Amino acid sequence: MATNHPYKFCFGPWNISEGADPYGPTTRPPQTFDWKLEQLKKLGFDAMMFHDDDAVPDIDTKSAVQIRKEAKELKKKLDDAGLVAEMVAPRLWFSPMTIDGAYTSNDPKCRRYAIDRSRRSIDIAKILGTDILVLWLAREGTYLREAKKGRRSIVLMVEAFDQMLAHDKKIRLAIEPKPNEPMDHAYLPTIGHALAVAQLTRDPKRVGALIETAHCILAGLDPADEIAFAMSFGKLWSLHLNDQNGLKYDQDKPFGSTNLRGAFDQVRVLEQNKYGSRGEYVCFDVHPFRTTKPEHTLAHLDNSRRTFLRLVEKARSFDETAAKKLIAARDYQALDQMVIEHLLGK
Ligand code: XUL
Ligand code: MN
Repeated sequence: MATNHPYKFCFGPWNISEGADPYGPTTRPPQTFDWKLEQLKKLGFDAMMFHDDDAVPDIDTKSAVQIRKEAKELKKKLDDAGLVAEMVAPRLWFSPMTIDGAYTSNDPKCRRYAIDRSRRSIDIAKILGTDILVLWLAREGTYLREAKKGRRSIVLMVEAFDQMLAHDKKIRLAIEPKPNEPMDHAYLPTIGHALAVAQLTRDPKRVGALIETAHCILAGLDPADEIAFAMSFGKLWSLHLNDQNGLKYDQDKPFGSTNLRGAFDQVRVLEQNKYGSRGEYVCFDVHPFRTTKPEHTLAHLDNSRRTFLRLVEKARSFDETAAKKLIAARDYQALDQMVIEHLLGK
């Protein structure tokens, strides 16, 4: 294991999931939030990430006063456990008010709901001590092009972001792009889209990105290059590492599970650009396989971190001098084999 690594690790309560899929029910019993928090600590992780209703369950039925009270109770629980909240994300895809999208819904009442709920999420984030609001824009897209106007949708999203930025002078919005699922096509499918839209807001400095490995692969892009792109702008504020086997449903496999070399490339680019040096966390947005037994329900989290740390070692022990010589000689055949043999080890 790498020693003195600068990385801090994180997962969310939804990452200890019960195995339900569209074709079958759960395969593992549910666990309480407190149990999950205890396991996070036992596994040696540093932070938890939250949807707004992970932090305050049934949020839509609660008053602003009640939401604040419960968020404060959670903050105390985290403080007592010596843990922190990495981010809060409004869950804008579950309510009947978000069937046609949230910020881009064709119904103004639904758009209002989405913005109000986002503001409440910002209040929760503030109480939990994080300045990051993650926006996975699940339903901001269409199943059919004719249902919404693409350009108007961008205007609506920018207006919504502006209202969030105005609500709290400190909050930073980290857009988590994903090209599809649940929608046919999403309006902000890649990091390039997210960072371009940031420029249209009232405070571009406070609009950045979160990259998820699986989402890049679903967009047909290389996660390591997407990471490098976001880091070139100083805008990679969070990270969801996992893996994905081709253009399928969003699989959220353990990090490195499908493409170990791709995982190495991601870790290498994080190392080269000192991800984490400004307090950013490495989060694993991974799920147990449906076939996982209840007693193995944490293995995907521990394994993802183990793989990450092993790959940190691999990135640090990669012979950069030899690689440079091969690059200068344009001997990419040898470079390719050098990477493979380095990963295979002795
Ligand atoms: C969805 C996804 C979400 C976000 C948080 O694909 O990755 O879990 O990370 O809302
Ligand atoms: Mn994610």
